[in-house]
Amino acid sequence: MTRNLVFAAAATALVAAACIEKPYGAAPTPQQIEWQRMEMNMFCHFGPNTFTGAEWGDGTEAEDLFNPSDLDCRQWARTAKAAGFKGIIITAKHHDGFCLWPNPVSKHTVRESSWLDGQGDVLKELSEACAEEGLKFGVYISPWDRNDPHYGTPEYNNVFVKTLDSVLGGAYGPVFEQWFDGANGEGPNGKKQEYDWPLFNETVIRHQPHAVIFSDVGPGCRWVGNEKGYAGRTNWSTLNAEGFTPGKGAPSGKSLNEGDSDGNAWIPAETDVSIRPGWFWKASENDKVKSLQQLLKIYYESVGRNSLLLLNVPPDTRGRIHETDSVRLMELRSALDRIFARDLAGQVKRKGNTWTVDANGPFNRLVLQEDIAMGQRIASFTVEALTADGWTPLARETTVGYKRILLLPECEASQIRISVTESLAKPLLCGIGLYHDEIYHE
Ligand code: FUL
Repeated sequence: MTRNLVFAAAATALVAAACIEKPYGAAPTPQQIEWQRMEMNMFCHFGPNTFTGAEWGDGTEAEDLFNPSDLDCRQWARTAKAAGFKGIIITAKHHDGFCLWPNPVSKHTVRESSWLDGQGDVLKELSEACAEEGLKFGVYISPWDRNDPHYGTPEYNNVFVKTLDSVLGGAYGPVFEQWFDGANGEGPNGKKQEYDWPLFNETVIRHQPHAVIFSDVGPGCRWVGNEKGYAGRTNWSTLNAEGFTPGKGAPSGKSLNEGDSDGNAWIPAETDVSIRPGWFWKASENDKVKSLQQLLKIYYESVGRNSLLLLNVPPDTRGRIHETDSVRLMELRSALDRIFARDLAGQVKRKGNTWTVDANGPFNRLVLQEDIAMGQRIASFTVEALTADGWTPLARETTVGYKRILLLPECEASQIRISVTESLAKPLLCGIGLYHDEIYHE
């Protein structure tokens, strides 16, 4: 029997066990499961800031500033696909209010620019390119708007709903994720806005019932609490979001980063981080693109800690992904392919809450997966290796979730043992893998 068959048999037994089990506590919707399986998506910050070098435009930028010389969204999509991303999320409107599509309720859009004689539409180009490459298409639409004259009055919430209507209403096909930034600064008249979050969320769901809504409090997925690229070592996909709002009213940094073990809603973490120091492209940062080692660290500390990774790769003034960034992405892809090419885990035996796994060679990475359809359950576990001295401790950790990757010391043991020491309900591991990473050095 090959290892795969043994593992398949073990997996079938696990699934059978899962079938008679009911989900524990808050559990994901089918679209949240599908979303989590994407693992890595690409973020594209693009707009007037690309041309001014600003991170936050103030909304007074002339529309003509937006003038990509050679926009090629197919190049973004091909790059994303080759890098292993499953979707792209574009800043359709950032805080400066400039719309990358001809938004009927704004006068600050591509339509008012001389780019393609005002006939251009970045969302159209990108959504079509994504569809061609089999990638999902998502949008960041900032509620904070430093250009819209209604901002700071109740009327703005209706303008924002119409903005959502025009992006999500079908013109650009299915949207897998709506990204809501919690930032709430002043508008052109110096006033802040009282956002009507329930109305915004209802609008998204009305148009795109399958979209996962990102914000500091979900409801689809949550901000991880930092922009450095790491989720908590402990990371629950559950959160107590009641009484909290995006932005200033957000849950504590700890809850965002680690979730709440007793959380009554399934709101998994998404880790957003830029491949460059800034979110927007700047010529001065072409030599500051993160190294392969930095990207691998981010991968292990996001995807490897039960989070989705949303890596920002900002297109340049041509409207293309810069060569340095795309080369780095290809390095990341080939490194991940090499690291995870060969699963060294052999036969798996379960007894109670302990799994014993044969190792077919030296390893230094352990991948664990819980059957999240049944809720997140494991709260602590130990890993031991069978050596000449008997069972020797390798790690003591807390949560697993959809995917947990442990960075272990070099290990030549013939077997390892995973013991769940604390669990909210019967632990249901559905994946165990052992790998050897010769590329990433802590
Ligand atoms: C933040 C924004 O203020 C940044 O400009 C960027 O878009 C980041 C992803 O979210 O809140």
